[in-house]
Amino acid sequence: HGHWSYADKDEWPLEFPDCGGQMQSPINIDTNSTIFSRELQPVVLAGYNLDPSEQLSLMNNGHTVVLRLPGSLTIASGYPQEYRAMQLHLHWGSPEGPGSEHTVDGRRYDGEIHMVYYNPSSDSIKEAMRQPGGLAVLAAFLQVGPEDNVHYQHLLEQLHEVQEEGKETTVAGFNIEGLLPANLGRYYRYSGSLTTPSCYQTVNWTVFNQTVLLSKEQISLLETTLQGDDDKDLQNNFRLTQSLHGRKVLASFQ
Ligand code: BO1
Ligand code: ZN
Repeated sequence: HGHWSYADKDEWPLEFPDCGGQMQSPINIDTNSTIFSRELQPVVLAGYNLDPSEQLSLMNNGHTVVLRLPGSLTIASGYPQEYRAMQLHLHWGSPEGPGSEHTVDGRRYDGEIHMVYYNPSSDSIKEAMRQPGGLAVLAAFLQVGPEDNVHYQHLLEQLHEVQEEGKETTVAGFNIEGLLPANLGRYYRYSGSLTTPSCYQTVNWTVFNQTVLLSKEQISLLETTLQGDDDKDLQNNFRLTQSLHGRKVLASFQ
């Protein structure tokens, strides 16, 4: 149980039935088919400027690199309910090709950051994961730009400490909001799932329109530093886009 890999993705539904459901993620966002909704207010975050004395766990779980986040980091606005942070992680490609999970009009970006949240009105995180809207993920695309991104440098300079699957280190607190785009007002919203097993269909997705720029060197470091299961390079850790099955994708902007 729990021994899934990106090479086996066609077989995920056999062990994890939700992976074969009708509300799966990621998706392609067809910008001509999105529906503008004036109800979608800008995302407002609270509590992200962490003191360097606060130590956060950074771990290679064999599928991605995960930074655990304190529950004091919240989404204060932009959703009808409050959400509390659990973790953030990244998806990427390889030197040969890009690796975002969502695509926009068929275009795959170099990478994607996911900040994962739960609705604290559930009794536990385990409960939240099974409730409709119990989870939220804020997603932003990573793209090569002209300069080093100083916010990402906090994570990237310690990646070598978690090269092998199962390794863990600590990162000093920094301004976590800096990992997301500056503009949190323009985004897409749809109902979907976790993009890995269990594939629970309980995620209220936000995909920001503005991308995050990292230097070529920073993207390369992400693509070539980590090892996954069986000591192979951890690359192309993205799932292919899933059918909408009639779902609507809302846009906060026109
Ligand atoms: S993602 O953002 O859709 N790529 C995604 C995929 C899988 C998880 C989270 C986000 N997995 C869950 C684990 C839980 C854990 C939670 C928070 O992440 O199944 O056991 O509590 O770390
Ligand atoms: Zn993810």
